[in-house]
Amino acid sequence: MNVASKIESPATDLSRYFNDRSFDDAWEQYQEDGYVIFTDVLSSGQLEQQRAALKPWIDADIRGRNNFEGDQSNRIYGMLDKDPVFADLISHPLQLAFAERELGESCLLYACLAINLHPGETVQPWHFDDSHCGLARPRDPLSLSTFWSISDTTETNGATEIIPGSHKWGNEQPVGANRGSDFKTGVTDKKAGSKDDHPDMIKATMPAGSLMIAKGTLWHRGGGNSSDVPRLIVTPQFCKGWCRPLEQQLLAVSPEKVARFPKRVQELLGYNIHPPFMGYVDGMHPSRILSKD
Ligand SMILES: O=C(O)CCC(=O)C(=O)O
Ligand SMILES: [Fe+2]
Repeated sequence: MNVASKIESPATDLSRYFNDRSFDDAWEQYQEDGYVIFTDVLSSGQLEQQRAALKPWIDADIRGRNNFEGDQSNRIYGMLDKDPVFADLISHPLQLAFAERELGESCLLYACLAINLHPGETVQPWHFDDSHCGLARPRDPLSLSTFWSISDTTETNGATEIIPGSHKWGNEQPVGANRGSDFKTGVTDKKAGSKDDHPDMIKATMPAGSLMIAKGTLWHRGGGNSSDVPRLIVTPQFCKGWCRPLEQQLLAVSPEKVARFPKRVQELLGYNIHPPFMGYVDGMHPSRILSKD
């Protein structure tokens, strides 16, 4: 059977994001390179909203606890409990069109965090975002990550670094790949910035308001910030409906707040089933919890 013929084009009209290319063309590039970038996705008003909602958490200036989080970085988790404006990002139709085609309509929000790299931050260990499943490669991805630039991301302020095509790799690893210890609290044995550059890597520089969509199997890392300005991104990630999300959204966002979100956001947070009935609660659809008095 021709697989392409089984795949629907997205229902929402996304043409304004594609300029002179089609959705299928962008999808093709995503399949081949493991990522695709769109510019001018968020308006300046939407960017201002995101920055304003993030400001109190950035001002709190809680730094990362290990090499992976980065001790010169702020990471803001549990975002949908902090401000409803982040729900707009996770349900953005352009990103969801890719997530649904890759992972199915029952896909879940795997994680959503903001990452602010301060000047002086060094590169993150190389990793791919669906590595936590521990399954051998090559294989289809179990997750898809998106990267929204809330500030400009540049050559010097820490634009995310990616190795195009690395989603097709088997179990080989780039020099500087994350080790178990990179996730351990208190481990911050930083190495000099570009020591672990990969010959094929690129810096995904993006003007504020851009969106990069990447496969959960694509090797990437946060860049080092040698500039004098911070770099701010928000990175929602999605997984298949039968995977365990990295952040437990059902516990991270209070049900009172979830009840006020649009239905699609509720579904992405886990108030949904993976057919035929994975995710039921007391024999019923989990969305019933939200309509209980
Ligand atoms: O900060 C970045 O650019 C990437 C961060 C990242 O990939 C992660 O933490 O999983
Ligand atoms: Fe990542």
